[in-house]
Amino acid sequence: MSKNLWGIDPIPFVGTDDVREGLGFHYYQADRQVAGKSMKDWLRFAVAYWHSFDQRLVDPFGDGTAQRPYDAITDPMELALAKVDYAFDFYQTLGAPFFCFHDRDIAPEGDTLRESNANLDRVVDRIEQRQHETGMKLLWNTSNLFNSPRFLKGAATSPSAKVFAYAAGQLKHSLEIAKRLGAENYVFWGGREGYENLWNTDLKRERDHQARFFHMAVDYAHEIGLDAQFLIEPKPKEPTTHQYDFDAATAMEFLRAYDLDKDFKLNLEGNHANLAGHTFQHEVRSARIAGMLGSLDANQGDKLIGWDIDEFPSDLYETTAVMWEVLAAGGIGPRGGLNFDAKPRRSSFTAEDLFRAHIVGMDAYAAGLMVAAKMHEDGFIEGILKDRYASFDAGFGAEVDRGAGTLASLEAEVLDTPAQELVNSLGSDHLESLKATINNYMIKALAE
Ligand code: XLS
Ligand code: NI
Ligand code: NI
Repeated sequence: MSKNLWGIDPIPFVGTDDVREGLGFHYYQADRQVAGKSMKDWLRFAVAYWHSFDQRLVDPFGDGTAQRPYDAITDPMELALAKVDYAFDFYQTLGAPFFCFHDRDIAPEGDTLRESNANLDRVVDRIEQRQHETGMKLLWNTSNLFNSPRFLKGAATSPSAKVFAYAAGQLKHSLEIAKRLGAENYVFWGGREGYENLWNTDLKRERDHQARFFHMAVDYAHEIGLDAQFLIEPKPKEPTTHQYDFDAATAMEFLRAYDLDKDFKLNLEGNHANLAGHTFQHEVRSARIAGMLGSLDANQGDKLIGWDIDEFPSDLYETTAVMWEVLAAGGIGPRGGLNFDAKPRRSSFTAEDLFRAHIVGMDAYAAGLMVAAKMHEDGFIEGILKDRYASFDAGFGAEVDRGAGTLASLEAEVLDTPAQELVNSLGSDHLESLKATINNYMIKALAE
């Protein structure tokens, strides 16, 4: 393939000889084997339509700065169709095998749902054709149930039954598109599902409605034979003051309470984790140990800015932690991937920056995979955990784990134990050395 619509050559692997090259991969090699699988199969990178092809690089106080090669096209439908070609050229040039979109990312909205659906179908025809030509796969699609003023009080949790019905109708068509395009997953992000003020909110009724909405989605998927994995994407706030799917733990509690936990898993996002007061690793770990890891929105937050800035992931420490969890799980959920729900900074406004930003994200995750794989290979963290909880492997500790201990049996073990002996039973964690060792793994694994 030569230069494409974007005027950029296919992104090559350049290794680490020229560490400053911005249009080449330093670590990501699709077919390189790591821990028994190719990098491509571990990472399953996806490009997000909304950020890459619609986003104008605005921030809450600033207009868009983006310069894109299709900016001169003014007719909305013509632009929508042209963007599909630009998008597929982008995927191919970058070498990312998956893409993701919201219904309203790809086609202009009409005045009625019927008109919007017709617009959507025209663009989906083009997407389907380009998928056949290129072999590109849809990691997930979703419906945008948050931008329009009709959703200002929520979609599935709106106090208006009419708006609830509209959201249901919109979702129905999105599920049909998921089936048509062979989506691996289908995502529900409830940006407006929550409340601004609890005094005027019937929390119980809104949660019930949200669950009904999800049950209807499961039923319709069965009806049309859609086998995509359903995912909830937690976020604590923004744009809504309090969002119901606050974090992984809250979303899992909701799914269990409404008997939806067999049909849904989670799509976790780095910046959302931070907004909830967690690390990305915390969210991935929480989902992993519950068997609920579905997919990942690979971005990162900023310690100093309080909103969802959707920065491309570059923090090697964080990508290492996330990939350590993914390796421990044997993969990113049954059918998940790493979707770059991320945008370049406002000051990185050229079309080329869009490539550069994705390359950084792909390299950061490829490098994180390499480091985490080495740590697993050595059983480094596994060994630390084994030692730390060893007292539960034998004696009365093992009885607790077997479910055999009682308050009385345990009291008998410690009734006369001197205070210092209890402290001594703990041992030092040498936490600083642990962190230093992780640093050493990073330097060593990437040098090999
Ligand atoms: C917004 C969300 C959104 C979802 C898809 O913060 O991350 O982009 O991923 O609706
Ligand atoms: Ni987000
Ligand atoms: Ni997201």
